[in-house]
Amino acid sequence: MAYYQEEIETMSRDAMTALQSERLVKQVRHVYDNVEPYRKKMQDAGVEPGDIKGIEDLAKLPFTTKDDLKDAYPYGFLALPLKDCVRIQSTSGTTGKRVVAFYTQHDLDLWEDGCARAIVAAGGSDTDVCHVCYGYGLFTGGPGLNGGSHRVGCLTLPMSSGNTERQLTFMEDLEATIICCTPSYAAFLGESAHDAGITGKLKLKSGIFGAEAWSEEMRREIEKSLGLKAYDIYGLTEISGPGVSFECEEQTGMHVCEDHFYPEIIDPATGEQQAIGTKGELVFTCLTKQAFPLLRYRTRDITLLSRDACSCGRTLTKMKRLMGRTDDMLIIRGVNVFPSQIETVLVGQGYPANYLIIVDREHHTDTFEVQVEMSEDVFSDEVKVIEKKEAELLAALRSMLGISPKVTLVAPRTITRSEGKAVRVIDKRKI
Ligand code: DLL
Repeated sequence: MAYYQEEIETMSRDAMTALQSERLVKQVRHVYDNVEPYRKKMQDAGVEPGDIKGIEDLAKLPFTTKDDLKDAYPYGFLALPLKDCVRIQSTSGTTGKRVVAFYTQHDLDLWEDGCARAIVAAGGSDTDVCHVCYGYGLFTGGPGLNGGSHRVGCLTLPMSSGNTERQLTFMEDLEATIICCTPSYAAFLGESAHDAGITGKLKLKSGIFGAEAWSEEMRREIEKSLGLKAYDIYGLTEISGPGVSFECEEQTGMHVCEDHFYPEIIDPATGEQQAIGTKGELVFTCLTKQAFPLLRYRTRDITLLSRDACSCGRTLTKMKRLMGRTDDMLIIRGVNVFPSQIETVLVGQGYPANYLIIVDREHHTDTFEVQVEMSEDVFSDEVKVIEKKEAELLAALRSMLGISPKVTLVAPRTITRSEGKAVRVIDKRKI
């Protein structure tokens, strides 16, 4: 059995708890001394660093939310001088919703270690050719898996996303054995490889897929079409990026890198900590990060934790495949989209807030349409006028969201009014 960091990945529960406790105590002192919003939150909650003696005291600490980060944008949660930081990464979204995460070299190292653990758990070694087609840039997918692949010593193909024909050519010619991308792109590549008649020529053995929700059915379909074993990988920019947790060959959930990121499940309504095995909202505490060390960050992702023995020998707590979110965030073609962002653009462009977001999946690619109702004063039945207005709206939405929806303007009073809560999103994807 191969591990990237065997001592940590197979550590006894008692030793892990002791390590986590020691790290938490230090981390709480670091944030209290250096992050103003945390000092204030802890003072408001009547907690001092000295009250936190180990992981059992974690629930005494206040939560952190995306809104806290937004209010403190961009530097409020930075715990070190900028001169000590070497990188930023960011979530997609508006300036208001965008989260900018800062990393020291140490933070990049532990993030890449998480990705390296994932690659080794998927059967990777220095003899592999690792084809990374997550996006590179501010998105954490490309840089994270790229770094992990280097650490393992794979020959790394930094392909980034797009240009499917070139992806397939490199995959075939350079005999890629591991592929890292979103599951929907993997399914699309499978279909494209079939159309190009090269399925039998590919040497892929493992795929590391994450950043969006996918199902067991989709897993089996991708495994069949690309001829590989498909592993789930999870992460989020606020906590580091991909590799916060990763799947092993048992394929029954993702081992959390809990020596760095302590996972809790809470009841999203009350904030109460839940027992292992209970479904709820996933919360993470960064135990070792230096520059952007969030405590009890509410991910809004719903799952449950498990400490059942795993056949791979890893003792790291597992989180099950994600079961949804507690907020209205949509992930469309890998980009995080909030309906409120769309509303901001519409209102800013003089449209009423009557709109419908329709998301579907065709040929394994997300389709994304925004239907917008014209008010009487912008209404026109001239096709040219409408097309011009649609193009203007599309440009504004693209600039806000980072992806392009199909924009359809509809006549006044044609979008069905709801009697209760407005229905703004129709998500037809079966995942
Ligand atoms: O999506 C990091 C990542 C990159 C993970 C590549 C895996 C692979 P964000 O853009 O900040 O970061 O989005 C984080 O994406 O809170 C989940 O809702 C969702 N998500 C991430 N991984 C999975 C997964 C990256 N395996 C948000 N299954 C998270 C389902 C996932 N949803």
